[in-house]
Amino acid sequence: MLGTISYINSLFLTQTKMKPDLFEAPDYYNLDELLTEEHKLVRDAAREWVKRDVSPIIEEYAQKAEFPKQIVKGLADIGAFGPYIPVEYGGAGLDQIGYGLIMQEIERGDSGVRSTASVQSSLVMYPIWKYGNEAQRQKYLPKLASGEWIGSFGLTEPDHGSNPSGMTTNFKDMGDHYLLNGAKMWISNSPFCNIAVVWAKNEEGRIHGLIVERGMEGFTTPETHNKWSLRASATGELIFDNVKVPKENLLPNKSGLGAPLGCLDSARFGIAWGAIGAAMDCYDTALRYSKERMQFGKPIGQFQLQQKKLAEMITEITKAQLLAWRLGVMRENGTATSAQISMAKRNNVDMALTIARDARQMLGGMGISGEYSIMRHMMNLESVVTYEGTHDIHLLITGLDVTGLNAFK
Ligand code: TGC
Ligand code: FAD
Repeated sequence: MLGTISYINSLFLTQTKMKPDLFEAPDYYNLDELLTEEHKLVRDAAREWVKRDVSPIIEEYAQKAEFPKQIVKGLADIGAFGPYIPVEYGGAGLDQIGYGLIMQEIERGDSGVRSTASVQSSLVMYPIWKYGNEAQRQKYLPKLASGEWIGSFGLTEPDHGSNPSGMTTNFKDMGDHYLLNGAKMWISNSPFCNIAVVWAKNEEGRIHGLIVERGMEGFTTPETHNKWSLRASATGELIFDNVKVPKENLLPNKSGLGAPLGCLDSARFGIAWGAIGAAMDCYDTALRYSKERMQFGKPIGQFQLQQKKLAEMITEITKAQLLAWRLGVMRENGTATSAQISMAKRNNVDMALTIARDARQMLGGMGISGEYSIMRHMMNLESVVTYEGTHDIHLLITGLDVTGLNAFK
C-alpha cells in the first residue's frame, strides 16, 4: 500500500514537474539566538514562499533557460524588492540583517532568482533612493517595490568588466536633453526590464547615473543565450543608439566611480548572505542522501570520507553565517568598510561553490540530475563567483586594504 502511494506520488510529481522540498536549515551555533523576532518572521515567510512557489518550478525554468515571471509578485510580497528602503517609498523598511536573511532564503531556492531581487533592490532602487531627487524617488520606487516595474543596472561593457572606470558609454548635453551612446553587456534582467540605471561618462569624462526607460527610441535589450549558469535569470545587453534621455532622468546627488561602487557594496553584502542559502541547500540535500543511500551494505554517511565532507561543510557554513551576521551588524551601525564587504562576498561564495562541488560528488550519478538542486546551484555559483567583482578582484581589494599597495594596475 505504502509503495503504491509513493509510486502515485512520484508519478504526480513527475507529471507536474513538482518536487517535494524537504529543506531543513542548519543552525549549528544557534545563530537564531542572535536574531530578533522580526528577523525570524521575515526569514520564515521567505522560506515558506520559496518552498511553495519557487522549489516546485525552478528546475523546469532553469532547464528551459527562462525566468519565471509569475514569481515577481511573490518576491514583492516577501519584501525582496527594497528590503531596507523606507516604507514611505514602498520598501519593507527592514534592517540589514533582515535584508540578508531574505537574500539567503531566496538563494536557497536559486541564485538566479536572488539575482533579480539583488539587482532590483541594491542596484536600481538603492541608487534612485540615495543618489536621486525626491521626484525620482516618488516616480520609480513604489513601482519597483511592488514589482510592477523591473529594473536593470548597466555598468559592465564588452571591453570593461573588472575595470569599469574605462567605460566608453557616454552622453552629451544637447540643451533640452542628453544624447546617450554605447553598450553594456552581461546585464541581469535586461531583456524584460522597464527601466535601466545606466552608468555613462559626460563630456568631461565624469561618470553619472541615468535612468533609461523602455520605449525610448534607440534603446534595445537583446537577450544573451547559451548560458550554462544562472539559467533561470534573464541576462542581456543594453544598447544605446543616440537615445534622447530627458534631463530629469540624471541622478543628481552623486557622480564618479564611487557612485556605482556604492551600489555594489549593498549588492555584494546581499550576495554574502545569499551564498549561504545555496550552501545550506547543498549540505542539507547531501546530508539527507548520505543517510538514505546504501552501498556496501551501509548508508554512505557511515563512511569516513563522506563524513569528512559533511563535517567540513557544516563548519564552513557556520563560519560564513558568523561573518555575514557580524557584517550585518556593522552595516547597520554604519561602520562596515567596502573591503570588509569584499572579504565576505569572496569567502562566502567560494565556500558555497566548494560545498556544491563536494555535495555533487556525494550524490554520485544522481548529483548531475535535475532531480536534485545541487548541480543547478553549482552552475549558478560559477556566475556568482564572477559577477559583482570576481573572486580575484576581491582578493586584490583585501590585499590593497592590508598592505596599502595597489596590485590592480
Ligand atoms: P578606484 O580608484 O579604487 O576607486 C574609484 C573611486 O571609487 C571609490 N570606491 C568605492 N566607493 C564606494 N564603494 C566601493 N566599494 C568603492 N571602491 C572604490 C574610491 O574611493 C574612488 O573614489 P574617488 O572619490 O577617490 O574617485 O577604482 P579602480 O578603477 O582602481 O577600480 C577598483 C576596483 C577594481 C576595485 C573596482 O573597479 C571594482 O570593484 N571592479 C569590479 C567590477 C564589478 O564589481 N562590477 C560589477 C558589475 S554589476 C554586476 O555584476 C551585477 S550582477 C547582479 C546580479 O545578477 O546579482
Ligand atoms: P574580466 O574583467 O575580463 O576578467 C577576466 C579575468 O581576469 C578574471 O578572472 C579576473 O579576475 C581577471 N582580472 C581582471 N583584472 C585583473 C587584475 N587587475 N589582476 C588580476 N586579475 C584580473 N554587470 C552589470 O553591470 N550588471 C549586471 O546586471 C550584471 N549581471 C551579470 C550576470 C551574469 C550572469 C554575469 C556572468 C555577469 C554579470 N555582470 C553584470 C558582469 C560582471 O560583473 C562581470 O562579468 C565581472 O565584473 C567580470 O568582468 P569580465 O567578465 O569582463 O571579466
